[in-house]
This record gives sequence, structure tokens and C-alpha cells, in this order.
Amino acid sequence: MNLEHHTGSRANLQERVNAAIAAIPVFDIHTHLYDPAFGSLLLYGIDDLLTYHYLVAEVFRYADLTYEAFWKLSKTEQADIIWDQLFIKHSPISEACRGVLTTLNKLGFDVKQRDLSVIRKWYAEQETGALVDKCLELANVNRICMTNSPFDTEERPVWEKGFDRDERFISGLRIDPLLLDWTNTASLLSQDGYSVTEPLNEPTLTAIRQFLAAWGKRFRAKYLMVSLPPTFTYPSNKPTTTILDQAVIPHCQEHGRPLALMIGVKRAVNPDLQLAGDGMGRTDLQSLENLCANHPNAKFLCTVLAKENQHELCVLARKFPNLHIFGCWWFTNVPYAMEEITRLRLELIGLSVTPQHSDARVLDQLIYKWSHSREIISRVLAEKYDDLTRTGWHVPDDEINRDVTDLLGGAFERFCKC
Ligand code: FIX
Ligand code: ZN
Repeated sequence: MNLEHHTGSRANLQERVNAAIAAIPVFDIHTHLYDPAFGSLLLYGIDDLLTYHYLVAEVFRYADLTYEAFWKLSKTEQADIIWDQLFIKHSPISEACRGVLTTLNKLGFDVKQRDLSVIRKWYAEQETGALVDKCLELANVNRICMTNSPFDTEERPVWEKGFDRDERFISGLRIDPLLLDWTNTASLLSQDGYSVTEPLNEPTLTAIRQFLAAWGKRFRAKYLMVSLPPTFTYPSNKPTTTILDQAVIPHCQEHGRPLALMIGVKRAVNPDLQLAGDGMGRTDLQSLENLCANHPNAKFLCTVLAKENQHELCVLARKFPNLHIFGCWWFTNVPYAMEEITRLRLELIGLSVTPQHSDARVLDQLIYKWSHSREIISRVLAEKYDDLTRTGWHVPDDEINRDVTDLLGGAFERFCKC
């Protein structure tokens, strides 16, 4: 083969893939963002960007400050310390730091000025609705899945009162307390008027299903979700298994909702860091295999936190069509891991995957999370097409668009519907 010709067509292929990836809007299937109707629950702006828990964890690598002193400060003061330590006293090369700069750059700021006051002033003049539009446009995201919990005392009253939905914000029903802390959840459900007892008898399991049906309907939930520790075991003689088998999964099947399992988080490894204090661990994916095998008619979405679990997860997806893999979650959402994991997934399960979700907690983060992720997905996909080209295969633009549409939410939509 003429090497020069091939190098030229490789560059051309990369450009065609870049163009498709830039143009096709994303359905961001897992975030912690809220419909603007939730008011202050929807975070945005420079101080929220800087006090993102990823950066809080990083600032304690450098700052000579007690946890107590840090948590006593106002958000602006915390942001000032983070800016000073992570951007001024050291170069901001971590993925979370770089993300702030990508976001600011795409919003039009000259980041080399290093001037927080200019940025704060600009944000103070923004109107929320316009900023939502601007961030979605810059990120090219057209739908966002929220994390909605009936157990969250801040968001619950908004749902109970009712509001006009912004159709771009889709709901996901979060059920961690139900699966991981049944004792306390039983009393919460009782207070809500559901007739439950701590022993998981028939009437209690029926009441849990009524609870899920009521909140699923109120949220118009697309799927149910839970984050699980690395020690998650299924089946087991714990309430988690009974509730999964006899309430959650039957609910999911009845209402056509997948169950998203995010596996590998060790909560509060360092509680002093608050939200930033969660760690991770490897899990035994035998439990996921058991779930997929025991419930062939239920649909499972899964992402795992440990890099070491990614290969086995892909192999499981090859065995179980009722399993859809998504996202490079949290500590794997760094270019080094994401590139490797994305390549692994495309090589093992082709395009039947959703390579990324943003997990954004601050609206503006959509801009950097999707800019960085698009770059990597694009690189890996073009490399795979290039491998095909060398067999004599040709991938026309309409097929690139089809494939990219799948990767950016289409495959997920199809999985939810089937
Ligand atoms: O459980 C989750 O949904 C996690 O994504 C969060 O708890 C975590 O704090 C986070 O923001 C990760 O990106
Ligand atoms: Zn999350």
C-alpha cells in the first residue's frame, strides 16, 4: 500500500469522524443536573465549577488547611483557595482542572488573564434560562438525564408541588436507600403512608412496588438507578436481593424501565472530605452475571468504577443482550482510562454501547466533559474505521453519522425501547 496515500486518507477519515461527532447532539444519560424549575438545585457558575468535589479532593493534596477550616468558609472563599492552589500555585493539569479551563475558554474567556473577578462578574449578569441554552448549545447536548430521588428532602417538595417540565431534562429514579438501607427506608415509607414492615413480607413488597410506581409516574422516569459498593453480592440473604427480585425488577419489567447499576463506589472512605470523600474498589461481576441470567426479560444498564473490571464487563455484555454498558464513570473519566476503555468496548461489543455520560453536577461542566469525551470517542472510532479501510472496506458519511448517533445516545434509546 502507498503509505503516503494511506496517511492522507487516515487524516481525511479523522476529519469526517470529527465532523460527525461535533454535529450530532448527545443524549447525556446520567448527570446530577436539574430542570431549571428546581431553582438553586441547578448549580452553575465559576464558584460551583471550582468547588466541584473532584477539585475539593485535589486541593487537599496541596493546601495546608484543616478540613474543618475549609468547610467553614463560604463557597466563594473555598473557590478562591482552590483557584489559588490548583491553578496559580501549580499548573492545572489534572483532568478536573483542565475541565474548568476548557469550559471557560469555550464560554469566551481569555483564561491566561487568570482573572476570577472578570469571570464572576460575567456570571452574575447571566440569566439562568439563557445560560442553560448556551451550555447545551456549546456542549451540543440536547437531552439530559437527571438523578431524581424521592428520598431527597430538597427536590421532593418541588415534585410534590408540580412544575412545567423542560422537556430536555429527562428523569432517572434513584433508589439507593431502598436497596442499601432497608431498615431506615422502611420507616420513611411508613411515614409516607405505605404499609410496610421491616420483614420483607408480601404486603411490604407490594407496597414498595406501589411506591416505585407512584414516583416513577411522577418523575416520568426513563430508568431506575443505584450506585453500589464493590462488595455488592447477588444473590445474597440480604434485603437487597429480596427487594431487587420481588419489587424493583418486577417494577422495571412492568413499566419497561431498565435498571442502571453503577458498581464500585466505596462511600465515605474519608468522611472529612464530605462529597469528595468517596473511594472505589474492584467488584466481583459474578453478581451482575447472576442478575442478567436470572432476569433475562429485565434490562440492565451498567457502568463500573474500577478499570480492572472493564474487560469482564464487556465480555458479560457479549453474553447478555439484556445488558447495556455505559459511561466512563468518575475516576475512569480521565483521557488515559477513557481512551483505553472506549477502544476495548468498540473492539469487543462494537457500537452497542454508550461510551460516555457526563455525570455533570454543574451545568457548565457539560461543555468540557463533552468536549473532552468527543475528542477521545472520535479518535478511537476513526482508528477503528481506519483498520476497516485497510481491508478495502469503505465507510461512507451516512454510515459514520448512523454509528455516531448510536454512540451518543441512539443505542441507549434503542435498548430502552426494545
Ligand atoms: O453515584 C453517583 O451517581 C456518582 O456519580 C456520584 O455519587 C459522584 O459523587 C460523582 O459525582 C461522580 O462523578
Ligand atoms: Zn453520578
